[in-house]
Amino acid sequence: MAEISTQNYDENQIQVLEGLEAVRKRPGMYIGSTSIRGLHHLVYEIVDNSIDEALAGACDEITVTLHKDGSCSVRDNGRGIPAAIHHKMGIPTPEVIFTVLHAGGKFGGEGYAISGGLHGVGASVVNALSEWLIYEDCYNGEKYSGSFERGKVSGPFKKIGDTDEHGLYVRFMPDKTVFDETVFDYTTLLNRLREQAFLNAGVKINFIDERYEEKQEETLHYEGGIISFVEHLNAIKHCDVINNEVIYIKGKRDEYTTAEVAIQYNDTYNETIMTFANNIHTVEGGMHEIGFKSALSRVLNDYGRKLNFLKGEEKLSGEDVREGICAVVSVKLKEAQFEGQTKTKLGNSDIRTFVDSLVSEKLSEFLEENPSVCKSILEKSLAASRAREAARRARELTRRKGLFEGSTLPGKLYDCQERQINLTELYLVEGDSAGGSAKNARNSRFQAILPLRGKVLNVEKSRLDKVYANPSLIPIIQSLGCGIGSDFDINKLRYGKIIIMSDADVDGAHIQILLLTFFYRYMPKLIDDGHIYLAQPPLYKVFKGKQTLYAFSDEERDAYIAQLGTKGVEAERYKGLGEMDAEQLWETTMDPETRTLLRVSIEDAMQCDEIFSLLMGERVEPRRDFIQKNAVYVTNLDV
Ligand code: 1YM
Repeated sequence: MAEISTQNYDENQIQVLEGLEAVRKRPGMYIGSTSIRGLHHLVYEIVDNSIDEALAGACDEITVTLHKDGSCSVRDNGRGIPAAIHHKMGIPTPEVIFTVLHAGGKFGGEGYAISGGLHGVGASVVNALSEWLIYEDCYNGEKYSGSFERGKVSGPFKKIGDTDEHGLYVRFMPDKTVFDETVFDYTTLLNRLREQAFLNAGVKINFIDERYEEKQEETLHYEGGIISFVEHLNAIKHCDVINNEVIYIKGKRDEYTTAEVAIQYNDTYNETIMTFANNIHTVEGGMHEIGFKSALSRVLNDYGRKLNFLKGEEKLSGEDVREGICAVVSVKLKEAQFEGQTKTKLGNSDIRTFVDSLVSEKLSEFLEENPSVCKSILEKSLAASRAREAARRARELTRRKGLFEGSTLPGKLYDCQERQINLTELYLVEGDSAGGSAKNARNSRFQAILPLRGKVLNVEKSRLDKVYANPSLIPIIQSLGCGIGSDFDINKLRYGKIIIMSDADVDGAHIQILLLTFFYRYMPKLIDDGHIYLAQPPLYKVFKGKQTLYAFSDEERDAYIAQLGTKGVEAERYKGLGEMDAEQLWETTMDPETRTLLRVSIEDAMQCDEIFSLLMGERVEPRRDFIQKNAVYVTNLDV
C-alpha cells in the first residue's frame, strides 16, 4: 500500500468532493447540457472508455443495456481496472476513476497513444450526475465491486471473489434532479453505438433495451469498418449507387497517425461527408475534411482534363465533385486539437497535408484502375456543374432584380411592426383562407403572416436552379431575408421564430415535411439555432351552450365531453385552419400565453438525413412503409 499521510488523504478527499460538487453545480460545462442530449452523453462517456480499451487491443465485446428501472449498464471484456491503491490518492484505483475529475489523462497508458488522451475522464462526471452507480471490476483473476450515490462512496471497494473473466461492468441511474428528462431514446443511442461499431472494425457491440414488454436487441459488428459505414449510409437513403465497390483508402504517416477514407457515390444531389478524429464525430469538420475535399477536387479535375471531359477553361468546383457523394473520413492522431463552437472541429494543420497527399495518391491509383467508375463520377460531376451554372444564372437574375435582398418583401407578406428579431415571429400558413384567418387573428405588433400558395417544391428531388426559380419558395426566402445556400447570412434573418402552421391532416403533414426538407437542405442553421417551429392547432372543438373547449387529441376530446356532461354536448372535428374564426385561431394556436409550439431540432444528423431522404426521395415503397409504421409520429416529426 502506498505511503500516504492522513493529512494528505483528507486534502485529497476534500479536493475530490469539491471536484464532483463542481460537476453537479454546472453539469452543462462537462456534458454540454442537461437536456436529453446531455443524458445520452452519460452513456457515451462510459462506452467511450470501453472503446478506448478496444483501441488498446484489450477488448472486443461491449454490451450496453437499458434496464426497466431506468438505469443503463455497460460491460466490456477488457482488462478491468487495476485494483491497487493509487499511489497519489491513497485510495483504490477504481474509486479514483469514478471520483476524481480528469483522472484518466494522468495515467497516460502507453497503449492509448492514439486515443483522445482523455481516457477515463468521463467516468467521474457520470458518477457525479447519477443517483447511484455500481461497478464490478474483474481484474487479474479477481472480482471487486463498489458503489456510489451522487458521486460519494456508498459501498466501498471490496473483493467479492475469484473469476476467470476480465473486464469492467458499470451500471448507473441518471439523477432526476439534474436532467430535464431521464428516459433514454433507443434510436439515438442505437445510431451512436452503430457509428462506434463502424469506426472500430471488429468490435462487437450488443445493445439491449429491456424497458418494455417486447425486449429489443441489436448486435452491431462490422468487419468492414468504414466501408460498411458508407454502404449503410447509402442503404438507408434508398437510392442507387454509382460505384458498387466502395473506394477505400488507408494510410499511416507514423506510429501515431493514421487516416482512413471510404467513398461511394449515389444518384442523389446531396453531399454526405462524415468526419471523425479519434472516433469523435467532428461535426464542424476541420483539417482532415479540408485535406480530403481539396484532394478530391484536384484529382477529379485532373482526370476530367486527361479524359477530355473538361474543355478549355472548364473546371469542376468542389461542390460539383461532391454532388451525390457519401464518404467517411476517419483519422487517428496523437494530441488532437478540437476547436470550434462545439469543440468538434479538428485543428491539427499537419493532418490536412497528410490526408490531402494520401487521398491524391490513392484515389488517382483507383481511378486509373477503374476507368468506368471514373467516367460515371466525372459525368455526374459535369451534370452538377451545368446545373450549378444554370442556378448561378437564376441567382444572378434574382440578384439583379433585387429579389432576395432584404429590402424586397413579397407582396403577400403581412409584416409586423416590431424589428427586434428575438421578439418577432413569422407564420408560414397553408392556403389563402387560413392565411386570411391568421392575418385577422395575429398580434400585428410582433407576428407576421405569409400565406403559402401552391405546392411547396420538393427540394430533395430538385437541383439548386429549380429552387431559385420556385414560386412557392421565393416569397419564403424573401421574407426571411437571410439568403440561402452559400449566400446564407444568419445576421440578416428577420424573424426569431419561424412557425409552420398547417392543417392537422395528411396534406398538412406533407407541407410540414416539404418545408422542413427545404430548411434542412438550404438553411440548416435555422434548425440548428432553434428558429423553426411547428404550430399545433387543435383537432376538435367541444361545446355545450356557450362553453367551448379545444381538444388536441382524442383522449382530451373524450375527457372534455365527460367534463361538460353528455347531454347536448357536441364535438366537432376541425377540417382545417380556415374553419376557425380569428378569435379561435388566436386562442388555440397563436397566443403565446396559451399555444403549444414544437421546436424542430436535429438530434442526430444521420437519423435526420435518413428520414428526409426516405420521405422525400425517389422511391415510393419505403416511404409508404415508413408512413404506415409511423403515421402518428409524422405530424409530430421532431428530427
Ligand atoms: C464499462 C466501462 O471503463 N473499461 C476500462 C477502463 C480502463 C481500463 C480498462 C484500463 C486502462 C488502463 C490500464 C490504462 C481504465 N483505466 C483507467 C486507468 N469500461 C471501462 N477498461 N488498465 C485498464 O489506461 O493504462 C482509467 S479507465 F486510469 F486506471 F488507467
